[in-house]
Amino acid sequence: MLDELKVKRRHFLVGAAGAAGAAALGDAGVRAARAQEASGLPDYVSWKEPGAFIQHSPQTLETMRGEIGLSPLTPNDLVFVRNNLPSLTEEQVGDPEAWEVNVEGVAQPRPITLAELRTLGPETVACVLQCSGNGRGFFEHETSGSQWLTGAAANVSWTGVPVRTVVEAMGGVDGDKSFMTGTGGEPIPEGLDPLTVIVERSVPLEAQEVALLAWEMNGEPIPLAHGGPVRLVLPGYYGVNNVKHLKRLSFDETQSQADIQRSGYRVRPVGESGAPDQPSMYQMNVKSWVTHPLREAGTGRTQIWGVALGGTEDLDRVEVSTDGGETWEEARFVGPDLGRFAWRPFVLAADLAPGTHRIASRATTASGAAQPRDFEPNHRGYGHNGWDAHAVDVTVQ
Ligand SMILES: Nc1nc2c(c(=O)[nH]1)N[C@H]1C(S)=C(S)[C@@H](COP(=O)(O)O)O[C@H]1N2
Ligand SMILES: [Mo]
Repeated sequence: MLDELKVKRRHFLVGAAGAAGAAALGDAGVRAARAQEASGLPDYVSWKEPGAFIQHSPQTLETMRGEIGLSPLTPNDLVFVRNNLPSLTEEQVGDPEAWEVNVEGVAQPRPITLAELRTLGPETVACVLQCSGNGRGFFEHETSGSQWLTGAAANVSWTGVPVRTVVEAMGGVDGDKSFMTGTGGEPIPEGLDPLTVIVERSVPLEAQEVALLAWEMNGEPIPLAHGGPVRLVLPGYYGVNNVKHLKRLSFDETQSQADIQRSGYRVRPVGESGAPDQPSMYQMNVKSWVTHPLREAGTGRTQIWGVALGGTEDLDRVEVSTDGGETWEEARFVGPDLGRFAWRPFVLAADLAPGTHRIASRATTASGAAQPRDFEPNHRGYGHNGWDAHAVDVTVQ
């Protein structure tokens, strides 16, 4: 599908609709991209659905837009993958029950094993896991990083123990602390300065109110590709803050000095370098996108589907336009409401006449935050929620 190819819209002629863009790409280009999509997945994710992903790199797999259906949770074999460092292997992990998280910055700091975490009161939360760069491919400016379209996002049910419970068991946070820091357990490749590669993220202390130390993902032990045996889950926060293979959880006065915190994931104008005084990619914004139909539809009645998320807030509504945003109609949410951190599938029935229709969706939260038509560019292409760029051109014969 055109919108699933790594093609920036600016490569199309001004005013060209998606179908014209596909023609410009040529059948050979479309076939080559499909062949890549259908090719085998790397070993560590060979259990995933073949053909459901766009492989940006062996460590970067995007779920194809049309693979997201009306089921409220995304099955594990369809969840996108993003690893800055190679995922841990079973040999590296050893006995998962003996996996230790070092908890620091509390009154009684100590390592705690997965086996012991299981003895503390468990909780389950459904939340959107979304890379900060999801939608990067829709920016008009040149951006470094994976050219994600819509598929660096999933809706997942996590089970684990609330961070608050762990902290209470260790006598509470020790003194005045402003940040909670999670450190990933991947070994640092030799010869590299750890600060340049380590996955270590600090979030404001208040994040501990919603955070979980999770060991289960959609009812299964968290697969290593997704950060088992223990992952820090931060509902409402962008993917990078959800540290996989968590080996250290620390309460600190200052933020991590790792590059991924200091200069990475900082929102700044195009052309500027990242620095600690710029906003960090923490809480997610309101967003939605259509997942069906994407390119063609029959005449007569069509069910238009998509997903909508409020970031950290409940959704009030999602509207759908079939005329590029001139008129909007409220869609219906489908299935159970899994809470403010989860996404909700939506559906709208439409009678589409022959021709090309530009289908867009626009979500609004309970407090009135709505997706903008256009999203202001930022250097690294983070946080795109503009409804126009996420629209699809659907042709009815
Ligand atoms: N330890 C560790 N945690 C990590 C990463 C990583 O490379 N190592 N990548 C982060 C990024 S950028 C994202 S978007 C999410 C991706 O989670 P997933 O691969 O389970 O979809 O994990 C985050 N947590
Ligand atoms: Mo990410």
